[in-house]
Amino acid sequence: MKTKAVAAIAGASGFGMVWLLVLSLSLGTPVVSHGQAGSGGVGPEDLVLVRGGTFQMGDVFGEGEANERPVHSVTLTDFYLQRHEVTVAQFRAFVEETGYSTSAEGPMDMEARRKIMEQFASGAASEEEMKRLHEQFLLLSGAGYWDAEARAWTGYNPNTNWRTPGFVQAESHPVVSVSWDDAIRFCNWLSRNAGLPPAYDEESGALLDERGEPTGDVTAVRGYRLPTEAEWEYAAREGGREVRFGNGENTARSSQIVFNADVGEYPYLDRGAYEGRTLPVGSYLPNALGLYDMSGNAWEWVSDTYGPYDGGSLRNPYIVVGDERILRGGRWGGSAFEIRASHRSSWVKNDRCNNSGFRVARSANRGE
Ligand SMILES: [Ca+2]
Repeated sequence: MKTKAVAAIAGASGFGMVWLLVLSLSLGTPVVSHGQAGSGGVGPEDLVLVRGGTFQMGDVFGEGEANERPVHSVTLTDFYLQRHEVTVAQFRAFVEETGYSTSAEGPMDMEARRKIMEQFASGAASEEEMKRLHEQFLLLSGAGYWDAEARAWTGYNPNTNWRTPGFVQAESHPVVSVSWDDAIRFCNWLSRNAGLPPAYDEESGALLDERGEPTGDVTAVRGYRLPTEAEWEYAAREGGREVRFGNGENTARSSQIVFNADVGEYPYLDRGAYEGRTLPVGSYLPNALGLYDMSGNAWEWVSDTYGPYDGGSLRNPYIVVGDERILRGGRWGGSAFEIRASHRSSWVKNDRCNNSGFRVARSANRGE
């Protein structure tokens, strides 16, 4: 995990009108609504149609990190987004059907681990060498470990993976300790089961159109995929509304979002309890689109690579620069700052932590 440079000066801008139509609205439902989330796989009933529109993406409140700026105009076409984060049960169905072994289930090899750690600790390695050592390290077993009690990152635990995240999870909890590589394989599995062309080249990570050719145009993709970063933020902000958190609220409360409400001083934090683990998906109310846990619970991989915003107006952006992928929405152990809808984190694509999960999306421009 890394912390991106923090700069100052906000550039909150005006806000364009957006329109949206929401199908499958869950307003008025009780606080707990698990729907189909406990069953195997992900089906059409698990998806919410999000109508496209134009919105101002980024740090519209002028209180985030430099990488959330400049605020810029983004126009999106319709898409589907999974109502909940992918659950342990859904991920288990994928693993049991395919025999897939996740990024965190590499060889234990404690000797190789020790040697890499020694080189890390020596402090002599150049930045390039550090990157190479990290790559080697990620081929070994384990996942990044957020220690719930210490409330701190304690490095990589060789025994941590989606089955053993370090705390007890029921089948209805969001799967964690999964990498971007794991997430796209889950997406391709869903596509194959639905008779759709897979959305990803599993080796290169390239997005694929319906003929299997690499594309940066999400409207040319038919299969299940991860949401783009812009789609994720638009959906978290209820169709691009100027709202701070993914549940449609401007104040973070532990009674409404799974995060660490017991850390930090922010004008938008109502200090409260800290669960120290994931909760079943959909434990709290959804946002106005019917989407649950867009802030908090599991961190969510999105499809694009990580790059700076350049301020231009964009249509269906799919950013492909560098080799880092983005996580959105913050996590069960994170602060109110991190669960803001505009916050961006990034890791290399086979990295994983006991708070990294995802939800799936599909393009909706084909009347399917
Ligand atoms: Ca989440």
